[in-house]
Amino acid sequence: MTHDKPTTGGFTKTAGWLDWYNGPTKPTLTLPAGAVDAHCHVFGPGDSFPYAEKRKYTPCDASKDQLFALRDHLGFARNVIVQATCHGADNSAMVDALHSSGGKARGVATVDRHITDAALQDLHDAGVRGVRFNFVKRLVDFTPKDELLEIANRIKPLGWHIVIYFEAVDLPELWDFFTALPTTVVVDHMGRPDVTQPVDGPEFALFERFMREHPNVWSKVTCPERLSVAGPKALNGASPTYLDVVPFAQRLIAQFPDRVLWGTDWPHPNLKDHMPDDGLLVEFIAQIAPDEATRQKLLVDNPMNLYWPEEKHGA
Ligand code: 0GY
Repeated sequence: MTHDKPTTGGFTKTAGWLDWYNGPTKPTLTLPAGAVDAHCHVFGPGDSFPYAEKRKYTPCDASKDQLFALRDHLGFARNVIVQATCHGADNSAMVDALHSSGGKARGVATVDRHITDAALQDLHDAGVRGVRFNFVKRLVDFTPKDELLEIANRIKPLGWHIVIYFEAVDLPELWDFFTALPTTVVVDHMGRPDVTQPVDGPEFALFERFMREHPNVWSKVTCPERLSVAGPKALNGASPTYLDVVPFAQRLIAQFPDRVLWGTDWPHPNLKDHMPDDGLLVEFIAQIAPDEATRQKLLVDNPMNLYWPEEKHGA
């Protein structure tokens, strides 16, 4: 599969930011029928959906059609499209993708306290099922916690959940806020552990405690390419994988098999040293979830419970 070369819709892409990998391998791992890529983005195209004025980076374009082609190529059936910070609280590129997906995509939006009830309902009708609260300082300016709590209480009646993105070192400070959230809470990328620390050390133990003590907390076991320090390595002639990230994902899947999700994170914003082949990222799933029953939960049952409960339960 190859696409046209990424462009920036007339914007100047952030220097050093790599383009997404054009021409990913066809994975040898066959995904279960109905598999969901539960974390991916659309960027622009910038000439149709301009990037936010207050963005911290300018990506290359990554359109809905390119995302849907990747979905089919990798063997996924559906996408969850997460609003990225470069589009701020203007969800129109993501919503446009949802409208074009024929029901095969659901979304996670970014909203501020000024959004009207009617606009929230429009997002719901388009397929949005969550909001994202981002605490990664290089990506966003600070939003007051009372504003986030107000948003949380407004989206709760819609049956939505909250996706949180933060760095592991910030979990202690954010703990009380996170544990007060009134909905299901989904953590991006395992709470961004420092994978040079022991998997059974205090930093990851705190994250595991967070999930263990709070049954409303889920985690995406995503982004090995972002978390890895050693980079992709091949062992015994097998496909390269992110060996330093594998134990972290394995531990969460083993302890919380019904509260884990997986996604590609295509088009992998803000990567400067290494851009993954998305086909090899799919092979990574076999490392962290070696048996079919586990992959069925990770890739189908769990994301369907969260994003398409009406289909799962026939409501
Ligand atoms: C990711 C990770 C990143 C960026 C964003 O919204 C975003 O801009 O999520 C990152 O830079 O770590 O999940 O795509």
